[in-house]
Amino acid sequence: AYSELYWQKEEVMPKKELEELQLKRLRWVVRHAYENVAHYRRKLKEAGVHPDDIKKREDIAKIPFTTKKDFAENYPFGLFAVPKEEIVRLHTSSGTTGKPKVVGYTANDLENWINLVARCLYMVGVRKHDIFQNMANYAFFTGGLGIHDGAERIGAMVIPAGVGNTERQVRCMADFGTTAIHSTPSYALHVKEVAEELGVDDKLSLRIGCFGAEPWSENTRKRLEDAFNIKAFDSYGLSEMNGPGVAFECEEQHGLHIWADHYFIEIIDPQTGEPLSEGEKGELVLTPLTKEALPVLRYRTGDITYIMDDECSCGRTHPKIHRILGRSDDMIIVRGINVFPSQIEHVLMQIPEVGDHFQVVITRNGTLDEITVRVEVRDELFTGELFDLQRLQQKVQRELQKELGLRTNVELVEKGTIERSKGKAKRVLDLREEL
Ligand code: ADP
Ligand code: K
Ligand code: ZN
Repeated sequence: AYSELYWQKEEVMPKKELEELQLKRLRWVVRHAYENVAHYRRKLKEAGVHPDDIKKREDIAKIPFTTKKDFAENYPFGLFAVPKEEIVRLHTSSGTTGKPKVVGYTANDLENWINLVARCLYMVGVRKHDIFQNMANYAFFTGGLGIHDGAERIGAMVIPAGVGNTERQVRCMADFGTTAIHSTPSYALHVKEVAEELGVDDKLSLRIGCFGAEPWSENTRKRLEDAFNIKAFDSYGLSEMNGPGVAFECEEQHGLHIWADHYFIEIIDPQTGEPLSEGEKGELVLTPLTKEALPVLRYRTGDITYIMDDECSCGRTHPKIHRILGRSDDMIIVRGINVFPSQIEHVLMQIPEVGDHFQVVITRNGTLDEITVRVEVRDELFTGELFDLQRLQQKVQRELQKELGLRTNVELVEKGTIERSKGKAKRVLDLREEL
């Protein structure tokens, strides 16, 4: 490590130097894509842009966006910029939206990625003496090996637990004295239930939890921190940008540092594509600056966030983004109103009688969209006092209405009714017919 506090010296690089480095690398990656990927050469030519036209940082706006569609059209290897024999690792995205994206890495790419993940984990306090249980899917998904390699690079004792067999996970935690975990937040909530059932929830030695791959709220953080007696940190990444290690909360737990020496960061208006300024909410657009195997120019992540302007007391000079507010494409439109599942989660998790699991079902009754929120009620409250349940139901409905500006049906169900996820939770069931 570079120091007691930082894994790499780049984390505290003066802002000015960081911007100069970004420009230098931006120019490299545009040229690399232009010279080695037919798709980018064609798109840049169509837009009338040549790599030589990228002279200052603002010139990035001349470059056309890349979207999931470009990945689909070039499936599987069409966007690779190096000969196949230079690729030493292949992953795919989890396919939340459409065909999985295939991503490749050269040996240098892997080295950069491992160090980025190590940076993040070191930032939240993971050290050599930690026992790190990685409860993420190792099959194809970048959150398995990606986090694994980063933790191993720090020198922690890494347990490749994977997902599933939750009882065994919990026993490992207790028997091995696991101190740090990584998983999706929804799976962690399930692990918590099983730990309670097995009566080992007070026999754990956890101190750090890293949770990512899906949106979660401040209230879920509180629940996870109380349940496991840990500090819980938000981990953001996507396969197209290596995987985890793109942005991560520091110990301040106030925004996620996004690593500007490896990613060029823009926020755009998702409707018009126009760049927005600091503090304005919009879609995150990323250009990886060092990727050899798979350069991606101005990638529209679909993730909604904004850039926070505060200087961080942790000393890192890299900008911070607000936790992801939702995905522009998992946004549900109900009776003309935009709803993000994360807003619903936010409301539910601050009502103490509400359990940890919920599901949103959308149906169409004639021409009218109906939104039903199925909510698990805490065991001890599901005692059959009809009056109390009715009051709770009305309370949930009222709170949702306040947040969403929309009337919802609220259905209270018994604990265990809603299917538990091992990876990303399937929170929304849209049963409307396509028009
Ligand atoms: P996909 O789910 O699109 O098939 P990935 O498995 O690479 O592909 O997932 C990346 C996506 O997961 C991100 O674009 C984002 O929508 C979501 N995601 C990842 N980490 C977080 C996080 N910490 N908070 C919210 N959303 C996240
Ligand atoms: K160790
Ligand atoms: Zn910080």
